[in-house]
Amino acid sequence: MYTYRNTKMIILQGDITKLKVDAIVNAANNRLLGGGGVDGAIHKAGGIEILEQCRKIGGCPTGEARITTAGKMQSKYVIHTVGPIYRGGHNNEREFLYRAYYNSLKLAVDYDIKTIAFPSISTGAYGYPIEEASEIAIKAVMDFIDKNDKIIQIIFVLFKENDFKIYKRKLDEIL
Ligand code: AR6
Repeated sequence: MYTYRNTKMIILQGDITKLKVDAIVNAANNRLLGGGGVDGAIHKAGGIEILEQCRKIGGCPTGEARITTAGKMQSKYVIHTVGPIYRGGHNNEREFLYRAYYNSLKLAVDYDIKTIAFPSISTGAYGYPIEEASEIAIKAVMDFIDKNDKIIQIIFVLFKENDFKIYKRKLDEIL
């Protein structure tokens, strides 16, 4: 476990849908109607009530975030954010990925969320290289903590062992 200012930062390997936190973050797409990867796992575990709320919301631009309840999962909320599709790195991917993390945290504070778990946004189907993506994730979270001390615990959930190792190395370097 890592601590930055008063916020705990934790890395876990596993399935984000199994966690019991105030909010889990979904790496969704612009339509917000489900998909594969973590998005598919969240809709499957949470059930139809999440999809019904997403339909009413009507989509989400890249880098922004929207919130629903978590249906049948143990967490309270799902924050749906949309990371960039990686197209070589010269299409503002870095900035969009940063905003996906930062805006998810802003929305969390609006809902009085104290504990939040992130998957590794954009590094699956959207192809963002994990080394750079992990640095952006950590930077966005730290910048947010610099401005706002309301979130107590931030968890990075890595599905794959190698991604977990990369996050661990980056956090050991930075913190
Ligand atoms: N818990 C935690 N992490 C997971 C889980 C899980 N249950 N399942 C997969 N991952 P991806 P993206 C990891 O492809 O790249 C969807 O179809 C996975 O190993 O889910 O942002 C959406 O609808 C990877 O590290 O999201 C969009 O169309 C990370 O989650 C598109 O994919 C993100 O991989 C979004 O692509």
